[in-house]
This record gives sequence, structure tokens and C-alpha cells, in this order.
Amino acid sequence: MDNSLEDVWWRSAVVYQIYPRSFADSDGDGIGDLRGVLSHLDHLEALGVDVLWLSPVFASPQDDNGYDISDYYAVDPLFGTLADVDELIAGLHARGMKLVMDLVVNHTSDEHAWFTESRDPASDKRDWYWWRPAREGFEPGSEGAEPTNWGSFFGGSAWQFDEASGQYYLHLFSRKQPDLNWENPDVRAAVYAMMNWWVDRGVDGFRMDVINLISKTLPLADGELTPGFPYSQEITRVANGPRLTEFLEEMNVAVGITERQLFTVGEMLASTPAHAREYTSQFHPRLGMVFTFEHMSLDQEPGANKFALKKLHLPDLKRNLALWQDGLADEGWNSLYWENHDQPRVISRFGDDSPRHRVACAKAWATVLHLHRGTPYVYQGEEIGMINAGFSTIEQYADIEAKGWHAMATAAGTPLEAILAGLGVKGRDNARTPMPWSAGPGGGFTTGTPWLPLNADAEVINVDAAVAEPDGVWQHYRELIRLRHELEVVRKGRFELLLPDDEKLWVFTRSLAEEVLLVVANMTSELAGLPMAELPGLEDAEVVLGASAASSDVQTLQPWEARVYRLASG
Ligand code: TEU
Repeated sequence: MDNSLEDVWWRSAVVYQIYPRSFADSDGDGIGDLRGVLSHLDHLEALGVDVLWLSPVFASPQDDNGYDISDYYAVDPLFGTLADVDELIAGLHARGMKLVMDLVVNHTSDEHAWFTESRDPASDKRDWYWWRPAREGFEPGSEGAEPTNWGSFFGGSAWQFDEASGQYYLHLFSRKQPDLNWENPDVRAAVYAMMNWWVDRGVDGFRMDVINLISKTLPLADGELTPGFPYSQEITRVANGPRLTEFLEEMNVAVGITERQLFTVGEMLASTPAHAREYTSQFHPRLGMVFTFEHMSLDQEPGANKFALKKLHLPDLKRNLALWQDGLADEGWNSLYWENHDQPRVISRFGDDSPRHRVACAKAWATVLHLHRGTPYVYQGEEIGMINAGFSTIEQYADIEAKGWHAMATAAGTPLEAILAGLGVKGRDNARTPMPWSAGPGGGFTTGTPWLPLNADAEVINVDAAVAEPDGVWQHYRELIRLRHELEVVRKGRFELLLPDDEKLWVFTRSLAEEVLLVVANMTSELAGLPMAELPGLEDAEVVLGASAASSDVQTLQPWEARVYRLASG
């Protein structure tokens, strides 16, 4: 495998993620759609991003907002038509941008023809899914008769009893998301054919949903039980299975991923730098990069569920990202993200979303992320500094995961107040409130009633207001993206974390040949002094991004202030 992959296009790209339900509604039904996306391509172009990752728009009963697909070859009428997707591909390509679709093939919808056929025990599609008899010695359908003690990510058992056939089928997510059996070569061939169909239509790559769950460890067996949970939450039993590398290589060749330089990122729960090196190595035709969750679980009690909140300890986060930087420094490639449609707003989660600090805080988190080595992702609304939704009642939550957690926690006796506290910080709906394009009714998102309320602050935090701010979040993202496009040291420079134990400052360098960039950021709402003795060269360094040397005291950072310096070489 030649090293040309070192310079492959997506290693220099910046990705923008759109969650179509919440981006822009063109027909007033309160739900975002493809024509809404088409009407805002200039926004993406002005930001300077290179790739659009579009969360699913395929036919779906929307049990999990499209991550439950009933037809991979059709666009859900809620979102538009195939012609709209063709127009989107053409519009992006005309602007020099690429389109990445969401590939959801660990599971389908239970309304997909493949699954409805597989319900018939005699069907040759039966083995396309995981059907199993009841646990030995148990009456089918009775308490505890599930084939294994696995829990679903959305609460309850991961097995659904099917009266008609007297057997159970596996669903790691909702019961309307049955898992595909990738052990079956016909399943894999059908998936590769579908991927090629979309690539032949002009799609430039795929974001692959929970792709490291497709290879299950056989035989399927019980997992460890966690106190307080009736079902096993042990993810390692279903993640990074024995045939995953084989399947990724087979897919790469069958779809010409490396050959056609397609963009690929695999979402991988429970993945480590070692896993990522294996799956994204430039010496093997597998994936381009992965989404890890390690940095997304540092503000939860260890071994507990994501809603068991724990205050983030900054050194933990700095060290974790450094671990991935070092782990993939010579082999593999990192993705860089704080936000997506499953994670809350970083300013509210890890920062300070008060009006006084929101803008500086947004810029600080953006600077430290975009100056790390890897491909950065901007989630819709992040570029204008959106904050969490601030829901106060359980009824406001629409997300299946939130409802599942509410039911599970209530059954376990957790007071509603504590459930709302956890959801208020970590609930996925915090990322899914409609994009506020302007102040005024419907926030410029819709002329109808939005499927999820707009944030209460949409009058203040909206695209029009952000674009008008000369020193605001929007302009800052444009600067960061310009830096990555212009400076090879930002794209390729070796990473080194400094002052790892400092609880206020995030300081690191990026070096390439003679060029060294120093990034310093104050990750608190108080003033922070810089330990000049430990930062040689800072005194005479040139400011690349941040407050000009003239206006600032080089030794002190304002609350949430971040600067990028070029150290004098030689
Ligand atoms: O997410 C995988 C996943 O585990 C997250 O659902 C989950 O929210 C976790 O709590 C994140 O911390 C993918 C999709 O991104 C998600 O939207 C889907 O719900 C899920 O898979 C099933 O397709």
C-alpha cells in the first residue's frame, strides 16, 4: 500500500454535519427537509467547509429519527425526493464540496422488506437477522426467557419475542431496529450493492453508524450484569467482534473505498486507539477514520450510565485527546468532534453558556479542537455557539433514548428531578432543537410549528446575529477552517501536550519541520496566568490567531481566551 494515503483529500478536509429534521423546513410542516438544506448551501460555502455529512433521509418510520431505515433506495417524503438528493449532490460539487451519507447497516427498521420477509421461519431471509429460540428451560415469551441477558441501548432487553414464530429477534437499539446478521454473506453483498448504487449516483462517502457492532462474538452468550440494571450493559460483548476487520476490508474492496478515495468514518462505541489504528491504518484498505466515545464519557460516573453526571476534570480530557493524538501519530487517522446529533452542546456541557462568557467559551472549545491533528467536524449550530435546550419537563423530550432512560430510571426508583437533571445536560434533544436562522417567528426555521421547540434564546443566538458579529463565533470558525486549509503544520504537524495536569489551561504544540505552533487556552471563566518559564519562546512569538499582541498582556489570558502563536524558528 503506497503512502499516497498520507495526502488523501479528506485528511485536509473539515466536515459539517446536518441533522435534516432540525436544519431548515421548506414546506412549513415543522420538520426540516432537503429543500431546506438546498436553500442554505451558501451558509456552508461561506463557512468554508469541504464535506457535508447528512444524517439519514432514507425511508423510515422515524422510530429513531431515521436511524431505522425501511428502504435504503428511497428518500422519506418527510425530507423530499431522490431528485432533491441529486440536486444536493450537484449543488455541493459545483461549490467544490462533497456529500457523505449516513450508512445505517448494523440494523434496519422492522418495517424493511428484508425483516418482514425474515419473520417467516421458512423464508431465505430468516438468517438475515438474529432469530433465536427462548433460553433453554424457559417458556417462550415468559419472564427471563430471552436468549441472552443483553440490554438494549434504549432500555429493556435487546431481544423481542415474536408470537407468530415463537422465537426472539435481536435489537441492540429499539425493538423497531432489528440487527442484521453480517455473518450471512448475502446480507453483506446487499449492503455493498446499495453503497455502490449511491456512489454511482455521486455520493462521496459514508458515515457508518455503530459499525463496530456488526461482528458479534459467537456463540451469543450472557454478559456481565451491572448492579441496578436488569440487563447486561456490557458493550464489549457486542463491539469490535472477531470478523470486523475482515468485513471492513471486504467492504473496502467491494465498494472501492480506497481506490475511489471515498470518505469513510466509522462510529465506534467502546473503541480504543489500538482499535482505531487497526481499522484506519493507511497500510491496510479499511476505513479512513473512526468516531471514538472515550472523550464523551469523562463527565459520567465510571461504569455508570451517561446520565450519571460527574464534573469534567480538564486534565482527563486533555490526556485522552493526547492519547489518541499519540496513538494515531504514525498510523491511522483521527476524527475531531465535540458535538453531533447524539451529544449535547459543548458550551453548556463542558463550558460556561452564560451570556457573559458564551461567545469566548465557544471560540475556546473550537480552537483547541481544530488545532488538534485529524479531521474536524462542525455540527449544525456549533458555528454560531448554540447552547443546550433548557427543557424543564419530561414531556418536552422527543428522543427515544430519553424516553427509554426515563422509563428505566423511574422503574429503578430514580426521582424525576434527577432524571431531568441528567437529561438537561446530556440528553440528545439538546443537539436537536431547530437551527435558528433569524430572530422572529419560527426562527427562520419554519413557518409552521417546529417538531421540537426552538431554544428560548433564538432571538439572540441565531445565524443572522452571529454572521453580523465581526469578532463572534461564526467568524472564528471561518478563521479556523482557513488556517487548516492554508497551514500544512495544522493539517500534518506532530502534536505535543504541555502542562497536562493544569486544571485551567489547555496548552499544546504542533510541529512540522522548522515550524512550531503553540496553542494556549484558558478553559475557565476566570483570568488565568501563563507560566512563562515553562513556555520558552512565547515572549517573542507571532500571534497567528487570537487577540493581537498589542492589545493583550501576553502573560494573562482572559476568561475562555485562546491564542495560537508561531514560535520563532531556529
Ligand atoms: O449512535 C450510537 C449510540 O450509541 C448513541 O445512540 C447513543 O446516543 C449514545 O448514548 C451516545 O452517547 C448511533 C446514532 O448516531 C444514533 O443517533 C442512533 O440512535 C444509534 O446509533 C442507533 O442507530
